[in-house]
Amino acid sequence: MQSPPPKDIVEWPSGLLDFSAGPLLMGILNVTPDSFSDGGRFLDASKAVEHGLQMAAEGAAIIDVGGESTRPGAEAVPPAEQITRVVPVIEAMRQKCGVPISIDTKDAEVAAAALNAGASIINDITALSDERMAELAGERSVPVILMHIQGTPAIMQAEPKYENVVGEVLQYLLDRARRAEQFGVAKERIFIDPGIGFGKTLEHNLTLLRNIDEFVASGYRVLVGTSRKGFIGKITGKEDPAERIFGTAATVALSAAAGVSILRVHDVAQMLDVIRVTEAIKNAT
Ligand code: HH2
Repeated sequence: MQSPPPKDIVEWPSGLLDFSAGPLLMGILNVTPDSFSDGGRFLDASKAVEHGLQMAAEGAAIIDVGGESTRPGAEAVPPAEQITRVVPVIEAMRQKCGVPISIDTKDAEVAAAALNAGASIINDITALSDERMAELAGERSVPVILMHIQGTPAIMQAEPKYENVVGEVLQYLLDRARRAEQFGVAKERIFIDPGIGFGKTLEHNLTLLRNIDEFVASGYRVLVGTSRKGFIGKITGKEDPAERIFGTAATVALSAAAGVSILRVHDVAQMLDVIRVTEAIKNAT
Protein backbone atom coordinates (compact mmCIF):
# COMPACT_ATOMS: atom_id res chain seq x y z
CA MET A 1 0.00 0.00 0.00
CA GLN A 2 1.32 3.44 -0.98
CA SER A 3 1.39 5.97 1.88
CA PRO A 4 1.62 9.74 1.37
CA PRO A 5 5.22 11.01 1.20
CA PRO A 6 6.54 12.41 4.49
CA LYS A 7 7.04 16.17 4.97
CA ASP A 8 10.33 17.77 3.87
CA ILE A 9 11.36 18.96 7.32
CA VAL A 10 11.80 16.66 10.31
CA GLU A 11 11.93 18.75 13.47
CA TRP A 12 12.32 17.90 17.13
CA PRO A 13 13.05 19.99 20.23
CA SER A 14 16.83 19.91 19.78
CA GLY A 15 17.27 19.60 16.02
CA LEU A 16 16.07 19.66 12.45
CA LEU A 17 16.72 17.76 9.24
CA ASP A 18 15.78 19.31 5.89
CA PHE A 19 15.12 16.84 3.08
CA SER A 20 13.81 19.42 0.60
CA ALA A 21 16.97 19.26 -1.56
CA GLY A 22 17.12 15.45 -1.59
CA PRO A 23 18.64 12.73 0.57
CA LEU A 24 21.07 13.49 3.39
CA LEU A 25 24.35 11.87 4.33
CA MET A 26 25.12 10.42 7.73
CA GLY A 27 28.90 10.32 8.30
CA ILE A 28 30.20 7.27 10.19
CA LEU A 29 32.38 7.93 13.23
CA ASN A 30 33.43 4.68 14.90
CA VAL A 31 35.24 5.23 18.20
CA THR A 32 36.30 1.58 18.30
CA PRO A 33 39.47 -0.50 18.03
CA ASP A 34 37.89 -3.08 15.73
CA SER A 35 35.35 -1.69 13.23
CA PHE A 36 35.60 -3.47 9.90
CA SER A 37 36.71 -0.44 7.91
CA ASP A 38 38.02 2.25 10.25
CA GLY A 39 38.74 0.23 13.42
CA GLY A 40 41.43 1.83 15.58
CA ARG A 41 41.69 5.01 13.48
CA PHE A 42 39.48 7.11 15.75
CA LEU A 43 39.75 5.48 19.17
CA ASP A 44 41.69 8.54 20.28
CA ALA A 45 39.03 11.18 21.10
CA SER A 46 40.85 14.11 19.48
CA LYS A 47 41.33 12.15 16.23
CA ALA A 48 37.66 11.16 16.29
CA VAL A 49 36.52 14.75 16.78
CA GLU A 50 38.78 15.94 13.98
CA HIS A 51 37.33 13.33 11.63
CA GLY A 52 33.75 14.14 12.69
CA LEU A 53 34.31 17.84 12.02
CA GLN A 54 35.86 17.03 8.67
CA MET A 55 32.82 14.97 7.63
CA ALA A 56 30.52 17.79 8.76
CA ALA A 57 32.54 20.28 6.71
CA GLU A 58 32.31 17.95 3.71
CA GLY A 59 28.52 18.00 3.90
CA ALA A 60 27.38 15.30 6.32
CA ALA A 61 23.99 16.28 7.78
CA ILE A 62 24.33 13.86 10.71
CA ILE A 63 27.39 12.37 12.41
CA ASP A 64 26.78 8.82 13.67
CA VAL A 65 28.99 8.10 16.69
CA GLY A 66 29.40 4.50 17.84
CA GLY A 67 31.52 2.79 20.49
CA GLU A 68 30.81 -0.82 19.57
CA SER A 69 31.62 -2.62 16.33
CA THR A 70 28.73 -4.67 14.96
CA ARG A 71 30.70 -6.34 12.18
CA PRO A 72 30.02 -10.07 11.71
CA GLY A 73 31.52 -12.02 14.60
CA ALA A 74 31.86 -8.99 16.90
CA GLU A 75 31.29 -9.48 20.61
CA ALA A 76 29.20 -6.98 22.57
CA VAL A 77 31.04 -4.12 24.29
CA PRO A 78 29.85 -3.35 27.86
CA PRO A 79 27.81 -0.13 28.08
CA ALA A 80 30.32 1.50 30.48
CA GLU A 81 33.10 1.02 27.91
CA GLN A 82 30.95 2.40 25.08
CA ILE A 83 30.16 5.45 27.23
CA THR A 84 33.85 6.04 27.96
CA ARG A 85 34.54 5.97 24.24
CA VAL A 86 31.69 8.08 22.88
CA VAL A 87 30.80 10.73 25.49
CA PRO A 88 33.98 12.86 25.26
CA VAL A 89 33.73 12.79 21.46
CA ILE A 90 30.07 13.85 21.47
CA GLU A 91 30.71 16.64 23.98
CA ALA A 92 33.61 18.04 21.98
CA MET A 93 31.76 17.73 18.66
CA ARG A 94 28.74 19.51 20.14
CA GLN A 95 30.90 22.46 21.23
CA LYS A 96 32.49 22.82 17.83
CA CYS A 97 29.65 22.24 15.36
CA GLY A 98 25.88 22.24 15.13
CA VAL A 99 25.38 19.13 12.99
CA PRO A 100 23.00 16.66 14.69
CA ILE A 101 24.78 13.68 16.25
CA SER A 102 23.26 10.22 16.38
CA ILE A 103 24.33 7.58 18.84
CA ASP A 104 24.80 4.13 17.32
CA THR A 105 23.99 1.72 20.14
CA LYS A 106 21.55 -0.97 21.21
CA ASP A 107 22.02 -0.12 24.89
CA ALA A 108 19.64 2.30 26.61
CA GLU A 109 22.28 3.39 29.15
CA VAL A 110 24.66 4.38 26.37
CA ALA A 111 21.93 6.19 24.47
CA ALA A 112 20.91 8.13 27.60
CA ALA A 113 24.52 9.17 28.31
CA ALA A 114 24.99 10.19 24.68
CA LEU A 115 21.78 12.27 24.65
CA ASN A 116 22.90 13.97 27.86
CA ALA A 117 26.25 14.75 26.21
CA GLY A 118 24.57 16.39 23.20
CA ALA A 119 23.53 13.66 20.76
CA SER A 120 19.97 14.06 19.50
CA ILE A 121 19.13 10.96 17.43
CA ILE A 122 19.10 7.28 18.47
CA ASN A 123 20.40 4.76 15.92
CA ASP A 124 19.52 1.30 17.23
CA ILE A 125 20.49 -1.78 15.22
CA THR A 126 18.02 -3.78 17.33
CA ALA A 127 15.08 -1.44 16.60
CA LEU A 128 14.30 -0.65 20.25
CA SER A 129 14.30 -4.30 21.35
CA ASP A 130 15.14 -3.15 24.86
CA GLU A 131 11.99 -1.59 26.31
CA ARG A 132 14.09 0.97 28.21
CA MET A 133 15.37 2.22 24.85
CA ALA A 134 11.80 2.59 23.56
CA GLU A 135 10.86 4.52 26.70
CA LEU A 136 13.91 6.76 26.36
CA ALA A 137 13.13 7.58 22.72
CA GLY A 138 9.55 8.51 23.62
CA GLU A 139 10.52 10.57 26.68
CA ARG A 140 13.24 12.56 24.91
CA SER A 141 11.20 13.19 21.71
CA VAL A 142 14.22 12.38 19.53
CA PRO A 143 14.25 10.76 16.09
CA VAL A 144 15.01 7.04 16.03
CA ILE A 145 16.52 4.80 13.39
CA LEU A 146 15.06 1.31 13.57
CA MET A 147 17.25 -1.28 11.88
CA HIS A 148 16.48 -4.91 11.03
CA ILE A 149 18.89 -7.61 12.15
CA GLN A 150 18.49 -11.40 12.10
CA GLY A 151 20.35 -12.84 15.11
CA THR A 152 23.17 -10.91 16.78
CA PRO A 153 26.45 -9.65 15.29
CA ALA A 154 28.31 -12.61 16.85
CA ILE A 155 26.28 -15.21 14.91
CA MET A 156 24.25 -13.34 12.30
CA GLN A 157 26.17 -14.47 9.22
CA ALA A 158 26.19 -18.17 10.19
CA GLU A 159 23.11 -19.13 8.19
CA PRO A 160 20.71 -16.28 7.44
CA LYS A 161 17.34 -17.58 6.22
CA TYR A 162 14.17 -15.93 4.93
CA GLU A 163 11.16 -17.19 2.95
CA ASN A 164 10.62 -13.72 1.53
CA VAL A 165 13.35 -11.33 2.62
CA VAL A 166 11.67 -8.09 1.50
CA GLY A 167 8.29 -8.93 3.02
CA GLU A 168 9.72 -10.20 6.30
CA VAL A 169 12.17 -7.35 6.85
CA LEU A 170 9.56 -4.72 5.95
CA GLN A 171 6.92 -6.28 8.20
CA TYR A 172 9.38 -6.42 11.11
CA LEU A 173 10.24 -2.74 10.64
CA LEU A 174 6.58 -1.70 10.39
CA ASP A 175 5.83 -3.62 13.62
CA ARG A 176 8.77 -1.95 15.36
CA ALA A 177 7.75 1.47 14.03
CA ARG A 178 4.21 1.03 15.43
CA ARG A 179 5.70 -0.06 18.74
CA ALA A 180 7.89 3.06 18.79
CA GLU A 181 4.79 5.16 18.14
CA GLN A 182 3.07 3.45 21.07
CA PHE A 183 5.99 4.56 23.23
CA GLY A 184 5.40 8.14 22.10
CA VAL A 185 7.81 8.56 19.18
CA ALA A 186 6.17 10.71 16.48
CA LYS A 187 5.78 8.93 13.13
CA GLU A 188 7.75 11.59 11.23
CA ARG A 189 10.70 11.03 13.56
CA ILE A 190 10.96 7.32 12.75
CA PHE A 191 13.43 6.08 10.13
CA ILE A 192 13.43 2.45 9.00
CA ASP A 193 16.54 0.63 7.80
CA PRO A 194 16.71 -2.86 6.22
CA GLY A 195 20.06 -3.54 7.90
CA ILE A 196 22.26 -4.40 4.95
CA GLY A 197 24.74 -7.10 6.00
CA PHE A 198 23.04 -7.85 9.31
CA GLY A 199 22.04 -11.52 9.05
CA LYS A 200 21.82 -11.46 5.25
CA THR A 201 23.53 -13.27 2.39
CA LEU A 202 24.80 -11.45 -0.70
CA GLU A 203 21.52 -12.31 -2.45
CA HIS A 204 19.43 -11.06 0.48
CA ASN A 205 21.31 -7.74 0.43
CA LEU A 206 20.85 -7.35 -3.31
CA THR A 207 17.15 -8.23 -3.19
CA LEU A 208 16.59 -5.68 -0.41
CA LEU A 209 18.38 -2.94 -2.34
CA ARG A 210 16.60 -3.86 -5.59
CA ASN A 211 13.25 -3.49 -3.79
CA ILE A 212 14.08 -0.56 -1.53
CA ASP A 213 11.20 1.39 -3.11
CA GLU A 214 8.79 -0.86 -1.19
CA PHE A 215 10.29 0.46 2.05
CA VAL A 216 10.08 4.04 0.76
CA ALA A 217 6.38 3.48 -0.09
CA SER A 218 5.67 2.56 3.55
CA GLY A 219 5.32 6.22 4.53
CA TYR A 220 8.29 6.07 6.90
CA ARG A 221 11.55 7.66 5.86
CA VAL A 222 14.26 5.12 4.98
CA LEU A 223 17.96 4.96 5.87
CA VAL A 224 20.36 2.65 4.02
CA GLY A 225 23.85 1.67 5.20
CA THR A 226 25.92 -0.11 2.57
CA SER A 227 29.18 1.78 2.93
CA ARG A 228 32.25 -0.35 2.14
CA LYS A 229 30.41 -3.48 3.33
CA GLY A 230 31.46 -7.06 2.63
CA PHE A 231 28.85 -7.75 -0.08
CA ILE A 232 30.49 -5.03 -2.20
CA GLY A 233 33.82 -6.80 -1.74
CA LYS A 234 32.23 -10.09 -2.81
CA ILE A 235 30.96 -8.56 -6.05
CA THR A 236 34.07 -6.54 -6.92
CA GLY A 237 36.78 -8.77 -5.49
CA LYS A 238 38.03 -5.86 -3.36
CA GLU A 239 39.14 -7.28 -0.02
CA ASP A 240 40.27 -3.96 1.41
CA PRO A 241 37.18 -1.98 2.55
CA ALA A 242 38.93 1.27 1.55
CA GLU A 243 38.81 0.06 -2.07
CA ARG A 244 35.03 -0.34 -2.04
CA ILE A 245 34.19 3.35 -2.56
CA PHE A 246 33.04 3.06 -6.18
CA GLY A 247 31.02 -0.03 -5.33
CA THR A 248 29.42 1.93 -2.51
CA ALA A 249 28.67 4.74 -4.95
CA ALA A 250 26.50 2.41 -7.06
CA THR A 251 24.39 1.52 -4.03
CA VAL A 252 24.10 5.16 -2.96
CA ALA A 253 23.00 6.30 -6.43
CA LEU A 254 20.34 3.61 -6.76
CA SER A 255 19.08 4.13 -3.21
CA ALA A 256 18.89 7.90 -3.68
CA ALA A 257 17.07 7.43 -6.99
CA ALA A 258 14.53 5.19 -5.24
CA GLY A 259 13.71 7.84 -2.64
CA VAL A 260 15.85 6.79 0.33
CA SER A 261 16.22 9.72 2.77
CA ILE A 262 19.53 9.05 4.53
CA LEU A 263 22.68 7.27 3.34
CA ARG A 264 25.05 6.17 6.09
CA VAL A 265 28.58 6.47 4.65
CA HIS A 266 32.29 6.66 5.40
CA ASP A 267 33.19 8.73 2.33
CA VAL A 268 31.14 11.89 2.68
CA ALA A 269 32.74 14.13 0.02
CA GLN A 270 32.53 11.45 -2.67
CA MET A 271 28.99 10.37 -1.83
CA LEU A 272 27.78 13.97 -1.78
CA ASP A 273 28.74 14.22 -5.46
CA VAL A 274 26.91 10.95 -6.10
CA ILE A 275 23.66 12.11 -4.53
CA ARG A 276 23.88 15.59 -6.13
CA VAL A 277 24.18 14.11 -9.61
CA THR A 278 21.49 11.50 -8.89
CA GLU A 279 19.14 14.22 -7.65
CA ALA A 280 19.84 16.43 -10.69
CA ILE A 281 18.94 13.56 -13.01
CA LYS A 282 15.82 12.75 -10.99
CA ASN A 283 14.64 16.34 -11.23
CA ALA A 284 15.38 16.75 -14.96
CA THR A 285 12.48 16.92 -17.40
N1 HH2 B 1 25.84 -0.56 9.81
C1 HH2 B 1 26.84 -0.61 10.73
C2 HH2 B 1 26.68 -0.01 11.98
N2 HH2 B 1 25.56 0.67 12.28
N3 HH2 B 1 23.41 1.45 11.68
C3 HH2 B 1 22.41 1.51 10.80
N4 HH2 B 1 21.29 2.17 11.09
N5 HH2 B 1 22.50 0.91 9.57
C4 HH2 B 1 23.61 0.22 9.19
O1 HH2 B 1 23.62 -0.32 8.06
C5 HH2 B 1 24.69 0.12 10.11
C6 HH2 B 1 24.56 0.76 11.38
C7 HH2 B 1 28.10 -1.34 10.40
O2 HH2 B 1 29.02 -0.55 9.78
P1 HH2 B 1 30.25 0.22 10.47
O3 HH2 B 1 29.79 1.14 11.56
O4 HH2 B 1 31.00 0.88 9.38
O5 HH2 B 1 31.18 -0.92 11.07
P2 HH2 B 1 31.32 -1.56 12.52
O6 HH2 B 1 29.99 -2.12 12.91
O7 HH2 B 1 32.36 -2.64 12.34
O8 HH2 B 1 31.75 -0.49 13.47
